[in-house]
Amino acid sequence: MADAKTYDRGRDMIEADIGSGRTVAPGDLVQCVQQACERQPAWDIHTHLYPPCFGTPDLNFSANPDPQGLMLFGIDELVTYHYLIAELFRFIPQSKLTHEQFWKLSRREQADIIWKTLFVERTPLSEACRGVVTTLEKLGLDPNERSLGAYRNFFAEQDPDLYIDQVMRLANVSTITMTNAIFDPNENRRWLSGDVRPDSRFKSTLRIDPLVNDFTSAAEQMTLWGYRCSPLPDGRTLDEVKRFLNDWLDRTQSVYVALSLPPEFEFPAVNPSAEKAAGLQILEKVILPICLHRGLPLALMIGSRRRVVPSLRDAGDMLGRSHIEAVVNLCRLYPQNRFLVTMLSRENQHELCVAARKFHNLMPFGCWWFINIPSLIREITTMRLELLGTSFIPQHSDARILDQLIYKWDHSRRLIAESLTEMYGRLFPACRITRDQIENDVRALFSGNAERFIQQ
Ligand code: HDL
Ligand code: ZN
Repeated sequence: MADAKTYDRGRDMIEADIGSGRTVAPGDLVQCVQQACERQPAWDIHTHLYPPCFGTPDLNFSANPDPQGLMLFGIDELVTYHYLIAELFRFIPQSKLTHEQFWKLSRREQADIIWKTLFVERTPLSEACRGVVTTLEKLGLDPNERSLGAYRNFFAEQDPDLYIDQVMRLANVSTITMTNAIFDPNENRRWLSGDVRPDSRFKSTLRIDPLVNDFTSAAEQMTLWGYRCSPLPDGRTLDEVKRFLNDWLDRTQSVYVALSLPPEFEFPAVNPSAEKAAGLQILEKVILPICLHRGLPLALMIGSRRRVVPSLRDAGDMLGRSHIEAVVNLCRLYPQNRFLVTMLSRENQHELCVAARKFHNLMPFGCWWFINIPSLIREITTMRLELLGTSFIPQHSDARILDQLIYKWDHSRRLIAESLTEMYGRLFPACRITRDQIENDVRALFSGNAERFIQQ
């Protein structure tokens, strides 16, 4: 066992090793990996964040608040994140406060109830609660306040545009990828009104769930927008949906196309309903060919069962175990298309890794939504490293409120560093690991794989 002085080396000597690319001593491994993960800017490839031109809803942040504004940030939005609304009702019975009564309250009143219930009267142990604590701390605020007034004053002083830079700096995020849900009338009209301006910090993606999951209503909506579509995709309808998709890909300059799909999604489907058959026809005859022609990946986000509890709105969604065969068949039958895939159920993670071993056009990404919790991020990241080496995208934030970038990336960087350290440790003492190697691996995981796979 080396004596104390070998391992008890000052930071400067570790830095020397770091810079020189010399082999990293076992005792320095944890710090070297942590530093590499802290320092590596991340391309966040899936968020629900927007720049200020999409409108900011809160009076505090802009002289002319836009009630349906899509750029959300600040303590009242943080605390009323739908994850926390679901957790609130674990402690407040409907007899005391119904979902309907809650929705009638103002954002501030909702936030005050959640803060009191989850952060003052109880310990903020859940990942969504702890995230608010981490965010406040990283912003230099005391997370132990018993009310939200002090935080509100801080956020009221922020300029939305400058605050985006501050949050990206704190989170060390180089690029924020939006989810541009163009079937959402609120978002759709913003693009068509000319309000949207390019912002180099953000990339667009086209989110088109209704085209596959609910083609009847998608066809109605597209007809209203001037694309003549019938509910059953005949030749003319297919041409009109192609025109719609191409128009929106041109308008948004999206870097990929995205679909979230329910757990029962099958491909090919067995005896599908007319509705499902229509969606699959759009997938095969419109979406996949256009993605191929434009060189865009298709992101499949599989396993979300929407509105299991409708009265909870976004907080009422659930998950289900999905069919990996659908992913395997798509990758096999469309070898020239590229598929970014994330699955919502823990039970699908191992088979997704094995499928990625078979198909180079399959890129697993992120620990999505209900699996974005430390215990599962560690489990899934270690499993992915064991099966895929560094050939996957370990995380995205899925942030809905700008400030969440701070905690989602802080928490994930630490966990990814732990899994990586475990893997490097297994190679000792046989392998000599250098800081350059660690940095190259971390760069691939946090941005390189995304750049290579998305911007091929
Ligand atoms: O469909 C999705 O992209 C999900 O991420 C939903 O937006 C979900 O409500 C969410 O925010 N998960 O974190
Ligand atoms: Zn999302």
